[in-house]
Amino acid sequence: MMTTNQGFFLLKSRLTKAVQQEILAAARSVVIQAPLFRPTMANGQSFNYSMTNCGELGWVADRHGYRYQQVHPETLSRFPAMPQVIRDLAINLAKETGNDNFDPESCLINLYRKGEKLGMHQDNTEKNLSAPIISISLGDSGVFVLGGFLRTDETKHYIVQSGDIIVMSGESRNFFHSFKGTVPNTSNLLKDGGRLNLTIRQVN
Ligand SMILES: O=C(O)CCC(=O)C(=O)O
Ligand SMILES: [Mn+2]
Repeated sequence: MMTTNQGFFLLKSRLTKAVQQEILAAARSVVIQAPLFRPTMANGQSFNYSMTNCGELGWVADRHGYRYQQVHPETLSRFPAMPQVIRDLAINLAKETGNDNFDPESCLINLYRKGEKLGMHQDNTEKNLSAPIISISLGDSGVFVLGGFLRTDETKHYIVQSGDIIVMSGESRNFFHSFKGTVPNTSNLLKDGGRLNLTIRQVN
């Protein structure tokens, strides 16, 4: 286990291949009910990767900004319930890293194909900014960048591989971070390649 004193954990190879496959199957069933979408933001720019959600609340972006809501922005149906395997894993990971009473309300599923990435940002759409953020990597490896409270703070680069877990709790809960992109053909978990990242959050 890699831990910092700031509540940031990178749990390398935390999930067996069998568990990765189980979570992937659960994510696939979500995507069938709640298709991946690629939001367009206020400035007219489109996201660089696709996303969907499961759980009580889903994180969405559009020309009005960022928010959590119960319905898929295109189908207008409720996001599917969070599969039990994801929910239980998130609660256990929270406990394991010293975060009791974690209530997983939302699971954002990001799909990054070759060349797709996510810029430097803080997770601050949640009302609750102290509950941990649990993040599951599946498929191709990639580069996760962790900064500090300020956009200009020094950064550290971490390789994330299929089955790795990141927990951002404590101070690091509100650190700037980004995903620089995948290293293609580093995993055969997703048959069309790419990386799925599941971010489980407590919103309230
Ligand atoms: O894909 C990742 O590793 C990070 C995802 C993330 O930071 C987010 O969706 O807010
Ligand atoms: Mn984030």
